[in-house]
Amino acid sequence: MLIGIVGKANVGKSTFFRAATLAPAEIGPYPFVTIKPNRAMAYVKIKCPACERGLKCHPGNSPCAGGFRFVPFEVIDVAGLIPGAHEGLGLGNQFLDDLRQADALIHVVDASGATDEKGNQVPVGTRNPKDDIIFLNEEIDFWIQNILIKHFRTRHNQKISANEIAEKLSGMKITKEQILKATAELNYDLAKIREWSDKQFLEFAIALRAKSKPIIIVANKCDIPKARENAEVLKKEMADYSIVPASAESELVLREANEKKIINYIPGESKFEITGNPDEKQERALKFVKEKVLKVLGNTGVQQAINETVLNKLGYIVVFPVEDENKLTDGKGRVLPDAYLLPRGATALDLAYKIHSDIGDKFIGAIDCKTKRKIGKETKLKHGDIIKIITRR
Ligand SMILES: Nc1nc2c(ncn2[C@@H]2O[C@H](COP(=O)(O)OP(=O)(O)OP(=O)(O)O)[C@@H](O)[C@H]2O)c(=O)[nH]1
Ligand SMILES: [Mg+2]
Repeated sequence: MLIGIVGKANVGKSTFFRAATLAPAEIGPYPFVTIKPNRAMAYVKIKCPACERGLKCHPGNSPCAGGFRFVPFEVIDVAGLIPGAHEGLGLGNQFLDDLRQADALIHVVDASGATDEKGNQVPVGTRNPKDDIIFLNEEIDFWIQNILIKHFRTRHNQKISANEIAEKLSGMKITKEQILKATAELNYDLAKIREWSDKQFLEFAIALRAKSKPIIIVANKCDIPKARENAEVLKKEMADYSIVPASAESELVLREANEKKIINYIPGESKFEITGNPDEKQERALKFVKEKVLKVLGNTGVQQAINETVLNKLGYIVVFPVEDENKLTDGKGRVLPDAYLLPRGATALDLAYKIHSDIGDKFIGAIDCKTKRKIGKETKLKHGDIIKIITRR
């Protein structure tokens, strides 16, 4: 699974990326700091099933802290987008192409309104963040529309099936089901796609975008009072959107201080504890985050935005495979070492293939370790399931 971090230039995308991944990425107060995309692992936060049972866990792929498991998935931080990007303005097309494989988008906006449409700094409150939300959607829609027109308008007199369209669009992670749903909703005839008007292609693009690239909005820079005020207005005026007020910079301060063992901080929590010796600058930054962000917002919003995107918007579930259904251990006796993110509706067989293709090939059944019941390959898994896969030798 891949989540794209997108938005206008200079809004805090790379700051969000670094805060979420602790991977290096350049940050700067001007547009187009990021040119080549940054990729790294971010983490969904869920309760650790071992800790919940009072067991000592042995985390493998998913670190455990404070009773929470952090389950990895990939994020990509791309170049900033400016109006006209779909026509190649700014770093337009390159940026958009980097997003083809994204399953969902985290759209970072500068809620303080301190960046103009091209990402240049302007006084706080100058720009309405609502305009940023609308323009990014439009850029993505026009981009998809262009691809659709390029692929499908020029075909001569041939009928075209949803399968063929899906094949052409599979590189954009658009499925046949999404194509069929979009055309049914719009009441368009796929067989006549080459005769569609520009407007029809655009409406089709909008419907496909909504289905294949769900978006959540991060109202960033909420350490600035005007940003918090704007975030509240956005929530009211754009109630159809999932909007998470955030301060990526504050999360980065906390995550880096935690790495340096200056503080003990669990991502997404409302407090931290000083455990080392911060210098004067660090102490000031930590005090600011505590008083002006955590006390006011409750948390920095970064982890909340990640969880909201993966678990709610995309509806992914986390499942724990084990080999011993009683001790909840793997073959080496480690308690609940690994956690996997799977799409909604994933089955026990999907989990087997996710672990290893060999395990998938040799799958003969599975055990739901919570109920101790045997389940078949078709059984749909639930969030938090602990599953033993049975394979033939
Ligand atoms: N006040 C405040 N400033 C922030 C926050 N997040 C990022 N910034 C600042 O915003 C500026 C841009 O940050 P970047 O992370 O480089 O932004 P970007 O969107 O990746 O920019 P491009 O790659 O140039 O498109 C920097 O000066 C950051 O320090 C935040 O939460 N609060
Ligand atoms: Mg950047």
